[in-house]
Amino acid sequence: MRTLFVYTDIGVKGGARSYHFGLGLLSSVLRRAGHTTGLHYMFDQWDPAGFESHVDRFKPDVIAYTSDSSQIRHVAKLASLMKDRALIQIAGGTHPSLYPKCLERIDGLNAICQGEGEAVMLNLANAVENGTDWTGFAGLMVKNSDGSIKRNAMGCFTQDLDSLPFGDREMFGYQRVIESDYDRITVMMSRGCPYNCNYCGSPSMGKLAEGKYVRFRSVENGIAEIKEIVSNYNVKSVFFADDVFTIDRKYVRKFCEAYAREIGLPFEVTTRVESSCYDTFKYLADAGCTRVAMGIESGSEELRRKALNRKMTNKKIIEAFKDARAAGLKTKSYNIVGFPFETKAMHQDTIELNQRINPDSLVCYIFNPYPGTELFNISIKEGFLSPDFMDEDFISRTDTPLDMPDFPREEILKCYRNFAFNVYKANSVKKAILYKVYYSRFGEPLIRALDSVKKPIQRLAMGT
Ligand code: B12
Ligand code: SF4
Repeated sequence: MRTLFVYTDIGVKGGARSYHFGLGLLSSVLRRAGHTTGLHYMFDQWDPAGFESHVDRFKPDVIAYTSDSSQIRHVAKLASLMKDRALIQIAGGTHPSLYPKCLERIDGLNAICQGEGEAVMLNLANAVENGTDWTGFAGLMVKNSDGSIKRNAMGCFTQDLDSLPFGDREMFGYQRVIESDYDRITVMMSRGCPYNCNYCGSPSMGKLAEGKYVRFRSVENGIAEIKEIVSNYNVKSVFFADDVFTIDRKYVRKFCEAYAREIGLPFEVTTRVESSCYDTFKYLADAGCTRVAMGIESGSEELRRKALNRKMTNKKIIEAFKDARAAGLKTKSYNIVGFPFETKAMHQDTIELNQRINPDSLVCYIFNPYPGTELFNISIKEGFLSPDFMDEDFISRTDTPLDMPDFPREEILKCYRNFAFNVYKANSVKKAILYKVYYSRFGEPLIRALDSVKKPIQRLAMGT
């Protein structure tokens, strides 16, 4: 059975190619069972003709799209292009999982997968191969020929992550991905997050299947995958894409010992201020961790508590960044502007908290209301977002669809563009100016045009 996976990666700020963990795993699971897989990676440029000719060459039985909310409009157009072909079209990933209504609306789409897809894809491929009914499997929602929707039972979260094969990176032309992302590879040691931030898709994904949501691979299994990647590709560093890398301190300690002994490349992690302490940071630093990223999101304790469901204090945030630095790590903060109920004064709190912390680097996004999250529902209830808000309206975290009288769109855009400059202007003029350019209207085209020299520019700006 032939599956063509489709990963659209269009208009995403940053400009680097990326490996998609979900599709990599689904491909490995299918290949292990003897099926044939391919990938259409539509990177940066919208190219439906390239897609059509790939489908003509590959001749898939199934086209399998992944999509988050920023990409669903592209997926919808591609599925519609294929609607008269004799093949099955299925979509999975965060958006179809959390906004299953998209199945009704997308012409040509036959089914969506809600939640993790390994069992769903394998069952589907086997059934198509054997010519048996594929529409009854748990985790699937299927569109009948009359347009009505059939919702099957929930699936189960894979409990033993070590039972999964390593992801199929070669399908992505992985060396090229590594080179476009500062010679780094991305790896995940866990799935799920125990926290419940109101703006994030992860907690809602945790409600879509039976069984424990937060799971870890064994340290041995993760290290074995990294070893395999490092032996196949030229790699300079590792980025762990886990939601919160330090949930389990014992696990971190065991991981650090093994990583230092068996891998030794510089690496970076993301974590939460509450699940970190000096000792954990020290283990990470001693194992070769160079930078830790932590979410601040907003500097207003009140907004965090009331709207974001993030109950840490500013004191805790300051301490965590201080501890990381004392342990020898560089730090990076994640920030968002334009939350429901946010005001310009609250955004000023975010600037001031960052000035106080003075992270080595930072990221700022504009809040986007992702369906399936608490803040999506609140945005509609409070009238900040039209109830007719369509998938197609999603914009990739650099603009806002909210209409808030106390924080108008133009103000939000201005705050977004100037945030990093305002944070750094007192401490590092060089950094402030580079960020000013990066977050300006011209930043993204400029970064793409300067692709060949982006590594030294990043080193200059971030000190990495
Ligand atoms: C790692 C990561 C990335 C990586 C890698 C991309 C990837 N998804 O692999 C990078 C850095 C590239 C990235 C980029 C972006 N990301 Co991201 N990312 C994540 C993160 C932290 C983990 C995702 C992951 O790998 N999980 C593990 C794998 C195994 O799970 P999975 O990808 O969901 O796939 C499983 C199922 O969903 C399902 N499945 C997925 N696709 C399909 C397809 C079919 C046919 C089937 C049957 C099943 C299926 O089966 C898979 C295996 O079980 C999540 C947060 C989270 N915890 O989910 C955010 C998250 C997915 N990202 C998010 C966002 C917003 C983005 C960006 C738009 C950010 C930006 N820069 O502007 C881009 C979009 C890129 C794109 N083109 O899609 C949001 C999406 C929210 C939403 N509802 O849309 C999330 C949920 C975080 C959040 N803020 O809430 N991301
Ligand atoms: S800690 Fe991170 S991954 Fe977990 S719910 Fe909050 S934002 Fe999402």
